[in-house]
Amino acid sequence: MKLDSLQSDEGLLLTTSSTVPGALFTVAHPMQDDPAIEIESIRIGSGQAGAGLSSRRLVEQKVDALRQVLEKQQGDRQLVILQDFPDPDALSCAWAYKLIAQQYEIYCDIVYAGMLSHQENIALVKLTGLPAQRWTLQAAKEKLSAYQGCVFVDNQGTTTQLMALVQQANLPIVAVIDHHSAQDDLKPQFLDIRPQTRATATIFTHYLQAGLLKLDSNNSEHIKCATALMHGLRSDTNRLMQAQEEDFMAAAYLSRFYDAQLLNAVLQASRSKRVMEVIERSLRNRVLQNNFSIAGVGYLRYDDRDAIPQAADFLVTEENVHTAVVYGIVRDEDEDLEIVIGSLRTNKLTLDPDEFIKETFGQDAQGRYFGGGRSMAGGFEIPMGFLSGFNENQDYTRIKWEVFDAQIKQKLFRLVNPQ
Ligand SMILES: [Mn+2]
Repeated sequence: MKLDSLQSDEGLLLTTSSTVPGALFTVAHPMQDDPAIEIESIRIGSGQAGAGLSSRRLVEQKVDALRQVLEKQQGDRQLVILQDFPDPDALSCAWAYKLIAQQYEIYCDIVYAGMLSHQENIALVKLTGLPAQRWTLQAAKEKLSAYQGCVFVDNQGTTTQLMALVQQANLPIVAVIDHHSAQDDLKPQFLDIRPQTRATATIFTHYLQAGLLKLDSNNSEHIKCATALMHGLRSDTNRLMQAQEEDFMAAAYLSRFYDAQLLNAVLQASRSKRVMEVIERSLRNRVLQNNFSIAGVGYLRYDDRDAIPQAADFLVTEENVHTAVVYGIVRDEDEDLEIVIGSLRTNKLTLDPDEFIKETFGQDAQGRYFGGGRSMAGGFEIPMGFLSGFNENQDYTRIKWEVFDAQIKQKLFRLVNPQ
């Protein structure tokens, strides 16, 4: 686990859009029998005023550009690199990219360096046979030279430990397709970043609708990929509750191909006992102030990291709570590393998770923020530096947690209770 990476499953680091209902956009819209797109003017909830941009034209331009890039890479092997803790949006889009690229005889491997930690993600991969592999950094070093290019979907390299290796190996960056706000200054051959869009799955569905891959309801891989995209879209929009018109349109298109039973099976995945225990701790330890619910959950295993956002999802459902923050010290026993990881969930439209987290925790010595967010969700990671690592002494371990817990609360309460 790299300590200085700004990462999170919640798709970090994005500055979000204003929540002011906004500008007039035109958007791709599928017709009943024709996968070609029809234009319709709609209002997009978080559009920027005055950006009178035709999104159909944008989609067409992007699709043309991507097609040209893919044509040039014909016969290559590419790596599709996901964040260390890939979520359904990332996993499904990587698969869609792989299927698109396959038509150009480009062979893709989908990789991540961390872990599948949410029970639904594990179920998604197992039940659909989603072709993603976990790579250790050692394996990555040995294997990178077999590829001619790499692609980032639903991330921009800031949330994966593989980025440093890609840069060392000078592996060309073919494409970056994401809905987080623009991060590092990558210069890929193809770039499509749409911070106003709720899910990368919506972007990929636009590609499919525009003909980059013709989904076939007799092709079981297509059905499974459409199901995965539906899951990605739902999970990044809080089960469509935060979806905008373009996301509903994308879901409508996917509904022609996806397997509802399979999606249901993925969603039925149950939580492990340890995740339940972390949620229980968060409930017991929570402090309520000014409609914020703040809970430190102590130490947890690397494999259970995803229990933190799940606990935050749960705490934010309490009456009179609009924002929940849950954090804990995640221990990677293999690497003898510890790191503070936290998640924020909010229902408050005027609270920008990205801004809130950046303001709460500030930057490290290199000027990098400890986290960020997208609409309604954010995450942070605070390296423990010299204090990282295990100690047999239980008192020492307890005191260390108390110090971090107190420091984090102090920073949070400054914003929660402004003077
Ligand atoms: Mn996403």
